[in-house]
Amino acid sequence: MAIREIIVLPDKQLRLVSKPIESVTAEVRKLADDMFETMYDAPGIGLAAIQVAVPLRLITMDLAKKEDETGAKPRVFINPEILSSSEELSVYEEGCLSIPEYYEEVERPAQVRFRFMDLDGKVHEEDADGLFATCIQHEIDHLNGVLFVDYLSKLKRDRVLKKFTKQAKRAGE
Ligand code: GNR
Ligand code: NI
Repeated sequence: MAIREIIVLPDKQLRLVSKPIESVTAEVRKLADDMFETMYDAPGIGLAAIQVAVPLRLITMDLAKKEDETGAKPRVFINPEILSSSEELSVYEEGCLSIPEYYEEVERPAQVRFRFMDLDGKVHEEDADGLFATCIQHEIDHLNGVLFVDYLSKLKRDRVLKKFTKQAKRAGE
């Protein structure tokens, strides 16, 4: 396993639409392994492949955050698709490893039903609510090049973008 670099704003790759995975190859398994190591190290509760610069529709998630925490439950979701979303909305303070140290409340459907493939190539349907619902929506957004700041006011979004663009410029000088 290896920790991979997590790309951050304003990296344009974050706006790519990731490609479906046709079959679970050794390379895909290695990607998932590396993403878990990267996610636990960060630490984060979810990671989309594009965050490690791989434009494939693969997500790792563990709502327990740390690998050694009790209740740790590593999950892999391949080619996930939202099938239905509740009318009911819920608000969570979201963060993103690709937008470090920035947190804002985002309103999303409180419950979603979604379909995905696992590492054995088996297709499942599952219901999510609470933090799980928020996280799966946040990660599926990444696969479509969408970031949580896209749900904020233009003023807030522009402010964040500017801050990260400045930081990148300074780091590159
Ligand atoms: O670690 C993460 N925490 C989090 C908190 C609230 C809503 C979504 C998330 S996902 C984030 C990791 C990440 O950036 N995944 O793409
Ligand atoms: Ni994110």
